[in-house]
Amino acid sequence: MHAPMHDLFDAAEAEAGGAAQFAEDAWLLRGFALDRAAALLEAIDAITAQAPFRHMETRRGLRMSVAMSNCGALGWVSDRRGYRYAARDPLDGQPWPPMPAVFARLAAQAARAAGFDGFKPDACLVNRYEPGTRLSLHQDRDERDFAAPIVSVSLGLPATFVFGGAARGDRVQRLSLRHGDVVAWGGASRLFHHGVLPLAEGSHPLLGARRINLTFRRAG
Ligand code: MD3
Ligand code: FE
Repeated sequence: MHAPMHDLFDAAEAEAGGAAQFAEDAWLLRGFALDRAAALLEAIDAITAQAPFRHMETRRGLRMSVAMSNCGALGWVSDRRGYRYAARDPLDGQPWPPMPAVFARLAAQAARAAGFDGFKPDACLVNRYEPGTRLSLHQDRDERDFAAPIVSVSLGLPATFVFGGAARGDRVQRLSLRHGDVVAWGGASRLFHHGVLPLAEGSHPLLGARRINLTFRRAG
């Protein structure tokens, strides 16, 4: 029998800045990005001034409720042709905005704190959630290299993150991700199914009624 999740996280928080393992090769760094939140938000504004948030379509033609943008050499895109990484923004044909130094440094530091040395992401997906926005259970498998971890940074309103295992039917667990939290997923957990429950109403002092999640990957 596993210990209840909240027990694990209480223990994690007592560790003051340390990495807490909550699944195989999956680590929570509670508040790791807090000291850089303002710089991150400024960089997000600059990125989305050039590559605005948009609701992509799934292969089946459904509008995703998460609004997305990207920075870095590669950006994740979805349309009627399917999911893939692309070097240019389909809205204007231009390269995605470059990855800001504050992003690359945070991703590498967080990966190292979770035991994944030498992480150099070439893609950062910027997800925007508003109350009611959700992300259904899926795997991240459009990247070329599953050996590299994925690092995720949460800003703004809290969200309930749901994750299972390698098989779609595996039992799921829940984890609350709050402003400034960073999660690193590698090894066995890299292909775990995961999603985000509909965002609850609320107002965050810096972001209002929004949550922004940065997801750093080695895609190419
Ligand atoms: C677990 N984003 O963009 S980040 C996604 O909060 C995505 O926006 C969510 O899932 C969000 O694909 C979750 C945490 C995350 C990211 C990648 C993972 C968890 C993961 C890959 C494997 C396992
Ligand atoms: Fe994902």
